[in-house]
Amino acid sequence: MTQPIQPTQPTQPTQPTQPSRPERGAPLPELKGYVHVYSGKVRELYAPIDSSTGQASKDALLLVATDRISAYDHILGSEIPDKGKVLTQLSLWWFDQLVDIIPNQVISADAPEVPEAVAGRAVLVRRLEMVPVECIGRAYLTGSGLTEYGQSSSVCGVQLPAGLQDGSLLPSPIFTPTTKAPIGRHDEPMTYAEVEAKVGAPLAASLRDLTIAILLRGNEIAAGRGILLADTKVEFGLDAARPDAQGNPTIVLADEVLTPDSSRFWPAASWQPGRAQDSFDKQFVRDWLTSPASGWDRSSGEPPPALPGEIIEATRSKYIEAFESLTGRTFA
Ligand code: PZK
Repeated sequence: MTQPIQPTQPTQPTQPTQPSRPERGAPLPELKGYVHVYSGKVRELYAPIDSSTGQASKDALLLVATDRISAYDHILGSEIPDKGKVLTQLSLWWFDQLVDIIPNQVISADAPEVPEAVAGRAVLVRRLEMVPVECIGRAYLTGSGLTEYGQSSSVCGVQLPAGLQDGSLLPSPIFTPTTKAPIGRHDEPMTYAEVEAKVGAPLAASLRDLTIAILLRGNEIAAGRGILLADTKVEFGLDAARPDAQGNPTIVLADEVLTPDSSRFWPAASWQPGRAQDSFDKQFVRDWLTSPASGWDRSSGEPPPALPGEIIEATRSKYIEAFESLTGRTFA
């Protein structure tokens, strides 16, 4: 099971408390009517305070995307202006593109539910019982999937043909679930049988089929925009308040969906199996961090240095370009 969400501070502090803040980046905003419950690497979770009880609501959460960016397993000291807004707006657009496949968690992305201080980068969502599996779908082989393939010619128990390279198109998309590790730890691959043992065979089959359907839909839409969707991580929740025809809780699409933080997007024009593909969004950051100009040694364990202004601006443009190419809309 997922860890129950614990508030970072009492709802009615007896002592004045320092607002908790992430180690890097902008301080956490205090949001009227909300209590902060959790800090992720690049996002924050708040719960609305129930006006009748004065306690954190059990029915809803406010998901806030920040402008923080990670690279090489570090949260960088520099933020990318508007990244939180771009990713939130992209995720909302994808939820709409997927509604005929799966219902989603969104209650509202607008005022008055979303406070002014986080406008555009926060969404009020239904609080769900999260399924304790990271659902990963892969259309192309790279990253940890490629590493596992090199060791066993299989990924998460799925046998693959010989001769695949970094970036190869898979014969058909595969479901490669992982455990949800606590923050700072790495997720571990699970076999399909392990998913069945954890959540039961019927839910396991639904998670697999939904993940592949989302990946295929994502690729259909991206292909029309000259973009490949190599892989994606999706998370599902159960809404017991919405039983289906058989009385089972409805499976709901949660978290963020098909953003550059949860998925690998590659420009189709430069796709070339046999080498690491350029990242659509983080390539300038990676190239600068691993160049002599940064003075940073990736293997040192030291936090990376602040990014130069031109790298920040070029990366901001890449996030906006990803949003505009995929959606065909202008980023306001
Ligand atoms: C939930 N996360 C990850 C997201 C963070 C951490 N609808 C939901 N119901 C219950 N729990 C979650 C969700 C969603 N989405 C999501 N952890 C729990 C996460 C954003 C910021 F700090």
